[in-house]
Amino acid sequence: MTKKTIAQPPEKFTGIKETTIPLSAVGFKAVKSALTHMKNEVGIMRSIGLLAKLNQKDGFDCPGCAWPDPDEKRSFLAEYCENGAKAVAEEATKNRVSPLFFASHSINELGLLSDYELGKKGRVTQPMFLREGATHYEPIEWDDAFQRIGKTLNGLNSPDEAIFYTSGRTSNEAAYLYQLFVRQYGTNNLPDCSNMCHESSGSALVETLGIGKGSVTLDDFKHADLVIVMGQNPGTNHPRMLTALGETKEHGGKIISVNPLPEVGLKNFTHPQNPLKWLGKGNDLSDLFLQVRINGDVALLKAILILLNKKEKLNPGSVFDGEFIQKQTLGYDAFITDLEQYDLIDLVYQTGLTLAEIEEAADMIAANKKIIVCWAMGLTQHKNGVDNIREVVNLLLLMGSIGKQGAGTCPVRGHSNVQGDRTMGIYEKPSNAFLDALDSHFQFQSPRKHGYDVVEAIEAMHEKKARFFLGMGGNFISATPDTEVTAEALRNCDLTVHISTKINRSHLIPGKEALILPCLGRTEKDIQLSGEQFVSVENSMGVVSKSVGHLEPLSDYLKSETAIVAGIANATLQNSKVNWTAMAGNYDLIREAIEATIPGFENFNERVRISGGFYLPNNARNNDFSVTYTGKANFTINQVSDIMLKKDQYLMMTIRTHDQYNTTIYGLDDRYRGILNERRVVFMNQDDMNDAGLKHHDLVDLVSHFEGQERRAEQFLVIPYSIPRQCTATYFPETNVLVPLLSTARISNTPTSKTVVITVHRREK
Ligand SMILES: Nc1nc2c(c(=O)[nH]1)N[C@H]1C(S)=C(S)[C@@H](COP(=O)(O)OP(=O)(O)OC[C@H]3O[C@@H](n4cnc5c(=O)[nH]c(N)nc54)[C@H](O)[C@@H]3O)O[C@H]1N2
Ligand SMILES: Nc1nc2c(c(=O)[nH]1)N[C@H]1C(S)=C(S)[C@@H](COP(=O)(O)OP(=O)(O)OC[C@H]3O[C@@H](n4cnc5c(=O)[nH]c(N)nc54)[C@H](O)[C@@H]3O)O[C@H]1N2
Ligand SMILES: [Mo]
Repeated sequence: MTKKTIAQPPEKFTGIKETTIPLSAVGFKAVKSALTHMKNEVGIMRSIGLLAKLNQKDGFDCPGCAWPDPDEKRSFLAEYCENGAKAVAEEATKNRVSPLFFASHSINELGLLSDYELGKKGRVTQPMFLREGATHYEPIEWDDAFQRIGKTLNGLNSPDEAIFYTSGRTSNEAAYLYQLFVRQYGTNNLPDCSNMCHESSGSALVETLGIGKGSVTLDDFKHADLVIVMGQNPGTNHPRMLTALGETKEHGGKIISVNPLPEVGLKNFTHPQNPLKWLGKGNDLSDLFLQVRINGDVALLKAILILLNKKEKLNPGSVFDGEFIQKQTLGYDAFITDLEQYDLIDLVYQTGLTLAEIEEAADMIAANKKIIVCWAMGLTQHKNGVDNIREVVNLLLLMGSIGKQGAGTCPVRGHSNVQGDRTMGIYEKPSNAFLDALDSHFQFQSPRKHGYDVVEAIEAMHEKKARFFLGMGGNFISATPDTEVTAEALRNCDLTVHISTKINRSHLIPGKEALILPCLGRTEKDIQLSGEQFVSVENSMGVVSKSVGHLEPLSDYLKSETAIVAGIANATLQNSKVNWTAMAGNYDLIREAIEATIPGFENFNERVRISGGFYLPNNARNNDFSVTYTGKANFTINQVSDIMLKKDQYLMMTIRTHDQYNTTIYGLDDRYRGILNERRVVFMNQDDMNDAGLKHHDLVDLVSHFEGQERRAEQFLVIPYSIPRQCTATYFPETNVLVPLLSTARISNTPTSKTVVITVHRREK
């Protein structure tokens, strides 16, 4: 029998070194770091070919982030960044996890490795199966694997006992086929990584503006007077965004950044693809840095709005865009009435900033008419995450800064196709219009009951209401909150299936039985019945473009995600009218079905072949808000943070290092924060450390507190850092054990991974 192990065991310390924090992001060191990763993982010859194709119009889409490529000019050296190159290196790695590897390592043994050590083992080469009670995975033929899945699915009491998760790298074609299969099977249980990511953005934006996506294009950055970057660390997570911010500055625009940490990329930036600038000091990006307390953003925005409202009242028409408000919006009066009830000094106190700093921000906003607000996880992963974003929209509406050039919303997406997956119907709460289109095109009755999101799916498995889990990509156990609770949930399943490129921790927390189905990555050639295929993806700004792999697949056993879905569908569905084999044999047929069922994809096969792709329709960009539930853009009334900390408690945000892609750990450094070779650190304010009697490098345990429950993560090193009082930061996934499953954002149900209430306990070394 397999013995249950701790899902995320505390790792050994790796030997911390600290360096000075670099003055600027990107630049020569970034290029050097990228090339070193490529050389070590991929080999130098393959690397050169790969980098030449990365984000080029005839190449493949970078599996890193969803930041768009320039519509026209693409840099000669290639449109890549350090972390994009690392993402490619991880996928194109020479390292292989073969059946022999699995035969010589039990799952419990592998579970003791750190995420870094595990990831470095490389790509899975063959389908693998873990029998009930077995300690080791063994190889299995594809057909057997499909039959086992079909048999399990057909043996469930109801299709709603199955969970079908998706991560955001899956192509449009695979995602579309996958959701079609899941709905023909009979459930809307399609949770995805978005539930933990930009769900708060989607919820807020649909309600207020009628579209869950951002409104700006890359070109808008050249026209903006002011860009506000809130809760985002682009230097690490979206390095190519720094180029766009650089262009804002070149055109005379200003930048405000709002973050509890002075993130390097936002302060200073040296363009990596311009060798002449490597030598220089770099560009000062932020004109104003507001070091807000964690979850102080609604308070900050309200304070700014109060100051703007005062100016407007003194001199009507001088600040707000009265004509826009009158014509295009609803709810202005109620919003202002609510705003005026707040006490400015209270709000200022909650932000941790000074009134003077907030006044400076308000002056900059008042003076500028074309404003873009960018944000990421620093705004979405809080209990009032939806409020955060609705308050951002309030600001833009007041200023009339939407639906015109150089202005609008910019939620910066994470995974390279997370936005496309939603467009394709990967959603647990699909609209009736979408389901009606599927039903009439494919002649079946799709289920109408909404499905489980990520948190609900974990609860359902935990309560044994769900007994089957399939992950289309991703690393469910490490990405989700409350690691040990999620592990119990997965272990309750009859069968867990992971369609993956690389080995990860989710493979080691099996249901009674488990399958790993290895798939092709973006970088690899995809040959099907009708010949070589390409796929399509949608970036953060709604551009759909094609992505073609160039490398020989690393093993003959790999199948495309699309082919795997078709295999599962054929083995599961008896009376489907869909020709799954034909669709997976020729992706043009999938694109025809997409065109027939999803608005905006007219002439899809033709337009996707045009170099650079095409924009999907976007009502907010076009200043048309008739699709919201009121027919207008909506002002909203939002809540400030209600978290009350006790004297010895801190707020903890779980963030990414410079050397990881979500749960994939590229390396052990966080170069831009001056930490090398160690991940088990907790950043604290020096004054808090003094009060608590803690010293640099003290060894501590972290305990989280939620509704009387305690969760513990052991062994972290204290690092004094520039961070507001009572705020701390740690790296995920190590501290996911502290994030309570049921602590989620109102409306979006996103785990509150940026506001975990903790205490810090010193232990003897
Ligand atoms: N190299 C690399 N690229 C990536 C990823 C990766 O892991 N590695 N992940 C991808 C994915 S899926 C995503 S979603 C994005 C994530 O991109 P980010 O959202 O930039 O990632 P995080 O590390 O979560 O950083 C959150 C930022 O918000 C700040 N923050 C935290 N709490 C608050 C708050 O209350 N208020 C404010 N104003 N700021 C706050 C943190 O200090 C940090 O700078 O990146 C994508 N790109
Ligand atoms: N505490 C805390 N938790 C968080 C976050 C946080 O900020 N703090 N961030 C959340 C966010 S924003 C997100 S998006 C989620 C991420 O959640 P996930 O998307 O589930 O996690 P990833 O780490 O991106 O998934 C990595 C795995 O995907 C597989 N993979 C890579 N490429 C491919 C491919 O092309 N096809 C297939 N089939 N598989 C592939 C590999 O096996 C790899 O191990 O995590 C969330 N969890
Ligand atoms: Mo994400």
